[in-house]
Amino acid sequence: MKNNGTNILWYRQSAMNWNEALPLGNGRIGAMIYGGAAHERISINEDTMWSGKPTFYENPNGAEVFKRARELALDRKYIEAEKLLETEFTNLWSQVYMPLGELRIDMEHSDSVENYRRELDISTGIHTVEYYCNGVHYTRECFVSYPDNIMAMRLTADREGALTFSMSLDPTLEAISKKTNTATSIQGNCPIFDRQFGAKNSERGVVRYGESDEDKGIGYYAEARVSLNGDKSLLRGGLRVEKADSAVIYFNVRTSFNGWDKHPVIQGKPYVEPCLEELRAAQEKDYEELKAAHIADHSELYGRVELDLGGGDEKLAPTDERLYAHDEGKEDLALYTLYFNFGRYLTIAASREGTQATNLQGIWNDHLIPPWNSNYTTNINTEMNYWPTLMTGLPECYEPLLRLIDEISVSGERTAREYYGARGFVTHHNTDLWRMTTPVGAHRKGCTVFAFWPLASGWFMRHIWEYYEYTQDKQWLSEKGLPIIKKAAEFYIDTLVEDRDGTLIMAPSTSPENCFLTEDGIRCPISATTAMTQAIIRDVFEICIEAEDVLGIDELSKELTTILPRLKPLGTGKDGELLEWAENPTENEIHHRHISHLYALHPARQITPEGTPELAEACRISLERRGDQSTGWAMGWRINQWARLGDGDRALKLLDIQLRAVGGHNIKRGDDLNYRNGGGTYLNLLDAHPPFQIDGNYGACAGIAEMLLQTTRDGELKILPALPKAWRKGSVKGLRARGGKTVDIVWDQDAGKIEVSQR
Ligand code: FUC
Repeated sequence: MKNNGTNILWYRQSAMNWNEALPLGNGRIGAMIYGGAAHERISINEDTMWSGKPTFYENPNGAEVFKRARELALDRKYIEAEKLLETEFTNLWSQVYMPLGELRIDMEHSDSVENYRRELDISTGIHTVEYYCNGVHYTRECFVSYPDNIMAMRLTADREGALTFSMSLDPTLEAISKKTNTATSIQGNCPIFDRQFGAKNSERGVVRYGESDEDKGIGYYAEARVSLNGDKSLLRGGLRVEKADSAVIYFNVRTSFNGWDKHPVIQGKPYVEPCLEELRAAQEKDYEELKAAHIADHSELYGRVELDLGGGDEKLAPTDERLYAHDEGKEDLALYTLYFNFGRYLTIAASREGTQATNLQGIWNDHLIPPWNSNYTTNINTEMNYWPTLMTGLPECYEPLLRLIDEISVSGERTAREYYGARGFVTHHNTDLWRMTTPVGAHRKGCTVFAFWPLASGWFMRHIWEYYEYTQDKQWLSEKGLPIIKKAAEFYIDTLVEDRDGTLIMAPSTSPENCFLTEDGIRCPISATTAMTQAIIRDVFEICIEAEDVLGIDELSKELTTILPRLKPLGTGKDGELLEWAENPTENEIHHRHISHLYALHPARQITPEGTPELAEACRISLERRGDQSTGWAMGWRINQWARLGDGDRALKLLDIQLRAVGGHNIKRGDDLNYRNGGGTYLNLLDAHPPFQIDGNYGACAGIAEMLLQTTRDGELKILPALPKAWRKGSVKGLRARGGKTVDIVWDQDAGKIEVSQR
């Protein structure tokens, strides 16, 4: 029996804004449904609709600048190193994830309706709106199908002839719109954003739609058509359906995107005919058949894990009211389960085999220029998006990330060579559909704090390795994984340098987005090295050795084994905290959202309470100093960190803060880029950085899994390693552990009982 409190988001009113709309997706097509009774809006995306085309931002002097900056950093002339990197090393911004537009349905009935309800059933991926108007019961049911590659919506009225509506497709970009009696379409090309040096990321720059093929961006074609069981007599001009009882709308969109290294027009792939073909194929099927195929596909993935923390069977209040009640301290154990399930739902809806990896907003964006371009931000956000995927048994949904890393391992070779004079590959803190790997910042004052960070390629190796750890697929490791790991390792071998104490470091370094104060009180992001840099490089080398060991080969292992003991070890600071920088300077922002210096605790496993208790204690002190209040994803990370430290009550406290309602009654808590007051959860359960950023959803979902199951470095299971007292009784089925195991756990803290079974 389905537990509604843990599988259904529902509301008594339609969405007032995008942050209250509900997401559907098949990894490729994303839809946000507002659910208005008389006026429906569905904001639509396609995951390959990005601005731009393949581009490499050159810097012929890069390697030489890097070497000069390195000398300055080794001499502790940090401000000089910063200025040099800012003005001579950074380059232009990434391209932008684009919205398609809105599908609108205008019902011809009164605005005043009764018994309104909209819901998203995350166990089936079906969105439903229902209400009464003038005594007629109206319903609208919608899903986005992965097997049939379309979105379908069925509208019904329970009185004969009561369904009259018109429909339109409104593009956000410049496009050509067409309408017939049965269909409406838009066709266009994405623009190219040319930004200038000195401009901010959020500045629009020059938006070029391009005249010639060479100058045009990705082509797209979208069409929505209505079907009335063959009864065309009910259709009027302007795509108006008159006096029907039911109708089905089919929607599809396709683009010319043909790969990160192909010009999207000159080398683009056909998209109009494939889009129409998929629509025709779907239309030939019965609506119920499409729906059954969609539910079978979705629920097989969704059903792999089942969490029960108690509660949720009883008649439950709408989701927004549950969030408000939770804010007031009312216990709602099923809300945690719903939020956990929602993270898995968002994985299935946003990242499927063959689709693009999830960006800052997953696949849902309605802004022409979204915050941070809705790009791939790889100093935490992209990685966090994939933290729960393997643990909750969705390896198929990991494929887009593996492909992104694979492609970057090619595009990043030139960056390694040109910017660092190194072998292997490197990528910095932003990338996009075109697999940009160069540092952004565009010479903006202060930009090195985020722009100078050649460690994303290293962090990605954790994901390559974890894919092997969870799937135990040796053939994949040998053919795909290890060659990439080796290339990542080579880059760091070539860029390590001896510090004045004889240890090996990568200089200069930053600790993502954080600064310290120099002795003169100047904010400075550049240090000789940082804890995160050292931990990531160590991780890459250890992973490379382990991977070669698994495959019984030794190509880099011997060399890496001699380097590892020479890497500068992690240290502790004045208050016993884990040292973030090479020295022990005054912190500039003690509550900074990033906790990058704890990389060795999570996501890596160099620091564990059992293996390295002193360093684990230093991590605890660091977390205390940083504080609990932060932006959405930053709280998601803290949940995982506290879970690794085995403190379930603290992890739950962070989860409670992350679940604070943002928007609605609490609209003052920031619906914009001002995140000084911290983040939380929008009424549609999406993460509020703010603004909306999907990583926090995934981070917290993974955090809950980490609270229930971990694996030691030696492959031992840690059952319920961070179980909060409040989760007195419960069960979880189907969690995955490293080593390819599937684990079920039942517990009852009052009875002192834990049962475990593994397959
Ligand atoms: C990093 C973070 C911000 C935000 C942005 C997309 O720059 O520091 O908080 O998440 O990425």
